[in-house]
Amino acid sequence: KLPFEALSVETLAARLGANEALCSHIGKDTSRWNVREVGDGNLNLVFIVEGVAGAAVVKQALPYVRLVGDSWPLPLKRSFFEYHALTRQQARAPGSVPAIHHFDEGQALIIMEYLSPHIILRRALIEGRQLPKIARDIGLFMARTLFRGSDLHMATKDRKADLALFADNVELCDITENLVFSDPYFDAKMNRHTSPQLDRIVAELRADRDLKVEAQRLKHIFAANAETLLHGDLHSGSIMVTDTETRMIDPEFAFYGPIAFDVGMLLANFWMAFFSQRGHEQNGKRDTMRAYLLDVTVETWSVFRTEFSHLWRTERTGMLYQKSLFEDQGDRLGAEQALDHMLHQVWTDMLGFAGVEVHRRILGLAHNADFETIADEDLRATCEAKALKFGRHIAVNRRQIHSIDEVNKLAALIERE
Ligand code: SR1
Ligand code: MG
Repeated sequence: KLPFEALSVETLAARLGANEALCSHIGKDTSRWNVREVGDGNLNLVFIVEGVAGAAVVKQALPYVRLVGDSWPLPLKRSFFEYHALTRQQARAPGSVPAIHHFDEGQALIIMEYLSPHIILRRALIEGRQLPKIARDIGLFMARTLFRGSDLHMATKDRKADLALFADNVELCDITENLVFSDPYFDAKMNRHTSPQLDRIVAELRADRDLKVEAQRLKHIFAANAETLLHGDLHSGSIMVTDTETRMIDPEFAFYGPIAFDVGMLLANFWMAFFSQRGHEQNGKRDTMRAYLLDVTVETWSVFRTEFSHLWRTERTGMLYQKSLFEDQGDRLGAEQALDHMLHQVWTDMLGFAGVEVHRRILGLAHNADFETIADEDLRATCEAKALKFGRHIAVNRRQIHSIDEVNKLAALIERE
């Protein structure tokens, strides 16, 4: 077994020239390979390799956090969790993730399908593109993976084995536990907010006892409620799109956690896209884009609910809420009551997770391009301040908010302030 060595544009062809999976997808003639490093995420190397017969993506983990450097070591085993999460997502929501061609655990690399002409969803939303299928595709993906990875559906022996397998993804969980739930609410070392115009609101949020208590309750739910196999980092930078196709990528943060986490993180990213639109109006107003983004949140939630309910009625084969207790005794209403309770809990917790996700993307280490690419600092700070206010409201008042229309009405009011 060769020791781990990071690939580079210069070494990739020599290192992987004999890899059968790669050669079968792009062609054997390495002299005709064209290699580009395109990783723009916080953690890994990502290469696009083109040959005479096609193209593929080679993703390799580094033994440290790329965004920070080797002062922050991070285990290579995240590549193992990403590979195993992708295989499960493909089985549970076929066609929703890139095809995997090869996995090399020692080199922490995954060779996978090159998605083209797909672009990262976040970039599309910043450009003002309205993708017609994302709400439906992502809603179905979340319902199918989150339902089918849980004790509602799986044989409990298999679910417990997966729970144990993914339990070792501790370092990546630790990143989320600190960066999402704690750091934004105190003067943590790696925090940054680029606009001094935000200082006052940041001080207010850090002095906000109700918010801090809520963030810690959410952290507790995140860490202790091992309901299902999560994607774990389902934001708009982890989704690739065309007008007709949507694929989820990058599930290296996968672990057993609460259903509401993926849903909340995802919707938070649509709400942040909404609040950032004002900063991208140099080529024209974004009113219809704003309306589109709110519609996307409504449809995503609705598709998620509908599909989850459908699976509840047709695929509830696990040890939770067994049919023998309900339908088999003619008690269909009992099963529906239990479903309503579960969806209500997901709704309430989803809002909380969404609120803290908004905060950490503006105040913590890992920012997002929706706000970062707004050149005018005052305008950017205005957009960010509104998003922070919105995030605080939905996190703290999540038990008193009853519909997504209510959330969106509030978002629209804050945005127009
Ligand atoms: C140090 S990693 C920072 C962030 O990047 C990843 O994409 C996750 O969102 C993580 O929180
Ligand atoms: Mg990622």
